[in-house]
Amino acid sequence: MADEVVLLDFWPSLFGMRLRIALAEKGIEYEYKEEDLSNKSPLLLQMNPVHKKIPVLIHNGKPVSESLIALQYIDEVWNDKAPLLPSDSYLRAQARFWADFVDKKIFENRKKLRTTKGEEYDAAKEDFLDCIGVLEGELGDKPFFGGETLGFVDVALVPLYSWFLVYEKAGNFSVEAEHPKFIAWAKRCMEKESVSKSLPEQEKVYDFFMLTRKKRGIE
Ligand code: GS8
Repeated sequence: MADEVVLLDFWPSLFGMRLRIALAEKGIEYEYKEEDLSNKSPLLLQMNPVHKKIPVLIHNGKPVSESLIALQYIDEVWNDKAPLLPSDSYLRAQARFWADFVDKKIFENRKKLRTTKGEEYDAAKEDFLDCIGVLEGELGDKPFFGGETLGFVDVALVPLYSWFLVYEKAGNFSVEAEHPKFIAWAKRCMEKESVSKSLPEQEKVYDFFMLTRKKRGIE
């Protein structure tokens, strides 16, 4: 029986982009279902009853939630092509550590870049740039976090690049000016079709962000 793969997603979601990239890297065909998060579908509520969040990967009717867990699932199930996690246990643990760092230190804090002002904003911005610096250090001279090829940490992190215009314009700063190696890495990832076709244009994300602000009545 052919695999039936469905992805419940929302186009500007950093978490959803991770799964889009992984599925593209592995060359897996799937049905993409866009969710309206203000009016969640019965399918989403049924497939992720605990968190009620996208993304959800549904493989032959069975759901896998939480993007990093779903990424690992994809890597294990479709292990014949484009491995994301290394085979060495220690290196695998390291990759998971850095993906967890991305979630905890960047993805969970990035909201502050859009929602705070004054001193709180300055602290958030400094923290954001520090974290980018730490990641830049971890990348070192390698082309990708995964070494010579795109790996787990690359897939977990690169979606952030599609939101850069939002953060930079809102805060009037340039990541490239402070961390050029990071931007060079992001551009290298974007040269891969699996990444470029999975990430929305920065301008489109920026327009979406401005529209959402307007709807919420924020200046
Ligand atoms: C986060 C998913 C998430 O926040 C993961 O998959 O890694 N830890 C999870 N999804 C958001 C959309 S993206 O910002 C979501 O579905 N929100 C709906 C809600 O909170 O009601």
